[in-house]
Formats: sequence, C-alpha cells, structure tokens
Amino acid sequence: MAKELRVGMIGYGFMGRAHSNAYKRLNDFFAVQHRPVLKAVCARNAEKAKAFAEIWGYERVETDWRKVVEAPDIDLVDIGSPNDTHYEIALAAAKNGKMVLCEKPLAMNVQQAEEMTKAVEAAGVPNMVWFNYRRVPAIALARQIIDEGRIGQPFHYRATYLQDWTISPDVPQGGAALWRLDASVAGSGVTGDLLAHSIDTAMWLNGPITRVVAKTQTFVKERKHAVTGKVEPVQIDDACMFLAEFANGSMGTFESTRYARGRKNFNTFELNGADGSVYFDLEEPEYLQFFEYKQLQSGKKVESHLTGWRKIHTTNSEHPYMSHYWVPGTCIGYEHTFLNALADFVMGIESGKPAQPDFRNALQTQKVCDAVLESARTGRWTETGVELEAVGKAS
Ligand code: SOE
Repeated sequence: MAKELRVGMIGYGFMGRAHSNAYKRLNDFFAVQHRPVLKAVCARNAEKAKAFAEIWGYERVETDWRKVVEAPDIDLVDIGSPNDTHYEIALAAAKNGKMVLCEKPLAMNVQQAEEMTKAVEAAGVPNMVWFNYRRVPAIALARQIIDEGRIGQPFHYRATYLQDWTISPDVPQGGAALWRLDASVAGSGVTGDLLAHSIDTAMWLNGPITRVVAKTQTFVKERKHAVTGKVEPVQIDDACMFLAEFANGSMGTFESTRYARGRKNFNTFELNGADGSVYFDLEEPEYLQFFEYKQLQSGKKVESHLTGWRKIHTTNSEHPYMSHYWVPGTCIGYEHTFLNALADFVMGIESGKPAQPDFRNALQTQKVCDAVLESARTGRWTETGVELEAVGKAS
C-alpha cells in the first residue's frame, strides 16, 4: 500500500517545474513505497501560481509560504524559490517537522547554511539539496570507477562551467527569471550558481577541498534593474576562476563564466590519476570518457598497443540509474537527473540510509564558495574549513 508524500512546493520557476516533474514521474519509474501528492504550490503572484498549479496538478495555491510550512496536510516542503528565501523557509519548515528539500546553493552564505543544517538536524527531519548533476548516469559511473580504484592516486582535477546568457549589457538585473544577476537575491554570481555544482561534483568524486585562491571579474559594471527601472552597479561575479588543494594531495582548477560565447551549459570535469583518467562534458551527457593506463591481461596489469581513451555510452542497464528506463542505447535527459535525485531521497527515507547531499554535505560546498569569494576579495590563499567527515560520508 503506497504511503502518501504530500508536497508543498515553494516557487514556480525553472526549478519549480524541474522538481514538480520529478514528483509526478517518480512512481512511473521507481518501485518505491511513497507516492508524491502535489498538495500546494506557493508564490507571491497568485495568478501565475494558479496557472502553474493547473498545468502541474497542484491541489491548491498559497501566496504566503508560512501557510505551507505550517499546513498539517504537508509532509515535505520543497524550496525552489530564489536563494534569499531558502534560509527562513527551511528554518520554519524544520521547526514544523517537515522534510525539507532545497534547491542549490543551500544558502546565501555559510552562516545561514550552518543554521539551516543545525535546524534540520535538531528536528530530525529528512533533508537534501538538489545538486542534480550527481545523478547524471555518466557522472555516477565516474564515481563508481574511482571507488573501484581504477584511477589510482589522483593528481589533477579540472572543472569548467560555462554559459553565455549575460553577455549583453541590455540584460537587466533583478526581477522574475533574472534574479540570478542580483547579488541581494542570489548571494553571488557564477560562484553560487554554477561553481557550486562543480564544487559539489568535485568533492563527491575527489574528496574535500581544503584551500583555494580565486579571481573574480564583473565585466558589465552597471545594469538596469528589471523591477525599479534604475541603472545600478552590478554586484555579482560574472566570472570566477580558482585554484584548489584537495585533502588527498591532488590539485584542481575551476573556471566559470556566463560570458563564454557559444557555451550554453558547458559543465565539464576531468580527473587524472596515476592509473587512469575520467572526463565528462554535459554537452554530451550520456558519455563518460575513461582512460585506463594498464589493462588486465592473463591476470596481469599491462600497458599495450591498444591502450587509449574509451568513450562509454552510459545507457546499459548496468550503468547507474539506467535499469529504471529504456533499452540499451536510448538516452535519458536533464529532467531525469531530478527524478533520480528524488528517487534516491525517497529510497533513503525508506532504507534509513539518508541520501546525499544532505544539508550538512551541502554546507561544505557553501564553505568552499564563501572561501572562493573571500579569496577573490583578499587575493590570498584561503582555508575552506570543510569538515572532512561530512564530505567523506556515504553517497
Ligand atoms: C543558471 O543559468 C542555471 O539555470 C543554474 O541555476 C542551474 O543550477 C544549472 O543547472 C543550469 O543553469
């Protein structure tokens, strides 16, 4: 008998849609005991929220998030609204004993993220942050390959996350879909928005980042605010590059911008170790590239004339998540990364082994983001203060 998981969704933007799709499709693809019920969607604009509720099948609309977090018929509060709202909603949701799912980045800064982590832990409520790229089958396969010891001692980690949608100085800052350009709402620019993804993936694959040195740049200095119409100084980082040291002794480079003409969502990483390397590029999401220096032949590891990069099409049923979908050779898409994340979360509730990244794990990513921004301000190497334990724990 299915157990209802009654959802209160805060926000109806890009992420409100991506998360809602996951709730709707969960039971079609995953044999879990819980059945999501879309109870309420909340947004300030009642008309838009109503239209959203009709499309996605939410039973009711609220315009005050407090009504959702206090409602007795809600089990899970999903925070898909802009970054400056995460803190207050998460604290109230935890206080009311709700499960909390939160869009990335967890918070505006480490201080908020720490309080949010304490709140969900004190309340003992299941929690997770939607770092969806961990759920790309090819990225999950990279983790498996690393765990199997096939990369050997890691030396280099290289990540890029490039987009191009803010190049025009005519793009306004603030308002509706443009809040990502408004530092008072987003907290930061590409560091919290894009590098948070790269950092989450990097620490999941290669362990804690201990020190960073960073440089940020703001190319367009002033933009019109979409709501007030005033031309105001731009406070976000348009681009950010940083060097990193990992606890395992390897070193990393991270590059992110929204000014890379032609790059729409170019999210890549490469890890080079003594015995092998992995490379991933989100523009070819179903492929993982793997280089194995020595291969097993007659029980011995040898380098041969056939040694080279392999481009693995991660669509077989033995690849992560793929047994839930179609036949080998057929792909899944961006939306399935959210579905896979939700499935992991629900299976975590059912098995008692919580899915990652929970708030404490995402707090570590927030620490790296804050250290990056601090380093960009001072020009100095900066300790991240990442709790090694919290990154190292189960996936
Ligand atoms: C920014 O353009 C953005 O929408 C991010 O906010 C998402 O987290 C990322 O996955 C896609 O790009």
